[in-house]
Amino acid sequence: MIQAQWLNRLFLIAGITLLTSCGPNTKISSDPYDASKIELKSPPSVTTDGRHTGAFATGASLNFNSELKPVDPATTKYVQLDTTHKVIEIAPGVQFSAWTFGNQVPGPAIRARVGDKIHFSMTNRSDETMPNMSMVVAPMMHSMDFHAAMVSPQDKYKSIAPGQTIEFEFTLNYPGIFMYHCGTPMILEHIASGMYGAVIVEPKAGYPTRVDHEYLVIQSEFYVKPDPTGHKVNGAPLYVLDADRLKSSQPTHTVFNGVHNGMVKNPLAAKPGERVRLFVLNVGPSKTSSFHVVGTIFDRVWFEGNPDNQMRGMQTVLLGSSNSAIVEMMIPEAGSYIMVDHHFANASQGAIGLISTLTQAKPVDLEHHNMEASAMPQDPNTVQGKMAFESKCLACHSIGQGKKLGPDLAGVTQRRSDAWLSQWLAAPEKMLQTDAAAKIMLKEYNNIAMPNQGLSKNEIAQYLAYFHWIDRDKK
Ligand code: HEC
Ligand SMILES: [Cu+2]
Repeated sequence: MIQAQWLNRLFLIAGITLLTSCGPNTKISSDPYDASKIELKSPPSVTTDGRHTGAFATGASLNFNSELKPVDPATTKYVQLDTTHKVIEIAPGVQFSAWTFGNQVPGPAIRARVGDKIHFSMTNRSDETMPNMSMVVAPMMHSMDFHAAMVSPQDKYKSIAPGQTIEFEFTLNYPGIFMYHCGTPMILEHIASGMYGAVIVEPKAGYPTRVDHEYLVIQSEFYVKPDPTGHKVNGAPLYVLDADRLKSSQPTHTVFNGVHNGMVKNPLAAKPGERVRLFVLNVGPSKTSSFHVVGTIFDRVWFEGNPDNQMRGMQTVLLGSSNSAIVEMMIPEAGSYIMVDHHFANASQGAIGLISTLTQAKPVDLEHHNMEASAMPQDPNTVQGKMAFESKCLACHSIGQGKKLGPDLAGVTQRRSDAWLSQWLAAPEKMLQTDAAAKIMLKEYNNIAMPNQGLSKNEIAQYLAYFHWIDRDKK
């Protein structure tokens, strides 16, 4: 009896729920992503042997820098991004043999609106020789995978041969910041070589807030080593993909917008009292980003760049590989607000940038960009030391450009003996307790103790070789 009553009640409740959910003005049918409201059809892709010549990237919706243009009004965006093989500088003196979309890393960002069509066209131009360089990497197959699309990967994302062109079209159904990347095996190698970028899709009615600045920040990792076959670019060693580091997820550089400390040299501008919207995408390919801005709080975080996924008052946003977020913040007062991956190991590899209120954002030349490319060490130990220094130490030290968190290390071999330097690098915390010079230095550097870098004897020898190489002209 009691059971029957319960059952009746259950049916009643179920009935009511059914009725309300099927009514004409219910929640479900007002869902903007309802299958009846989004476009799931697209014509088949077309592959031809005709090739684009001239510019490697064209389209009014494309953005080539971190400062974003407003969305272009056309409802069909014609976008051409060709693939190239080219040498790019990912850190001072580190000339890397990259593969690109649109001849830059990251590739140009596409900006559009929900409901827009993207008409995409790409020629595989990996067989074209770039200036300053003989062909290092053989031409190869490439493809394009848009996370912003809902299409058959077998049709749209197929690999095309050098000299071929693929064209396809799709509709943008969801707002967000979506990654695009090459999907040709080994995908990991194609992404780590530079084949990625962003599609920014705004809600149909735009964003619900007003801001003064919009900037794009793409985080990614590089895994590089000096070319074992000894290729040179303008006399400097060429760096190539390090497959071992790639497989073990041990990047040599973790960067924003393709360049080690890039936005430290060229800070993003904002004035006190202004509201900044950052479009942040973590490409990976293998690391997460703990994105944080020192000195302010994210008023709003729209995870994946969709205002439906809103969080308020966040200090940090955690982004897995290919996750993104729009973060909005007030710049409270004059200063330089530091964008970092709060996984500090990643930040010290170059994932640092500034939002600065100094209008004359005087580019603090933190790196020795003005050393000519030919000023490169030849001895392998010194090369290793230079590379390790640029990936692990530049966050706190400069060479000849003044103090950062730690001292300028130009001339360090003259003020310290090799024995002192070796002891310091092996265990700075011990030296800070026992060595008088170290104690004075600690005071001078605001009691910020240099963290133990966990260096092996071999690595210490490489740093010393590099410091001696820098100071060689002074002796
Ligand atoms: C988080 C910041 C930080 C990082 C990263 C860092 N250092 Fe330092 N370093 C310092 C600070 C700060 C000092 C000054 C001493 C102190 O306060 O501990 C210092 C001092 C030194 C000195 C002594 C300089 C002198 O004038 O005597 C050397 C050499 C040095 N660091 C080398 C390195 C090397 C090599 C690396 C990379 C493997 C490195 N540091 C990474 C912060 C850092
Ligand atoms: Cu590719």
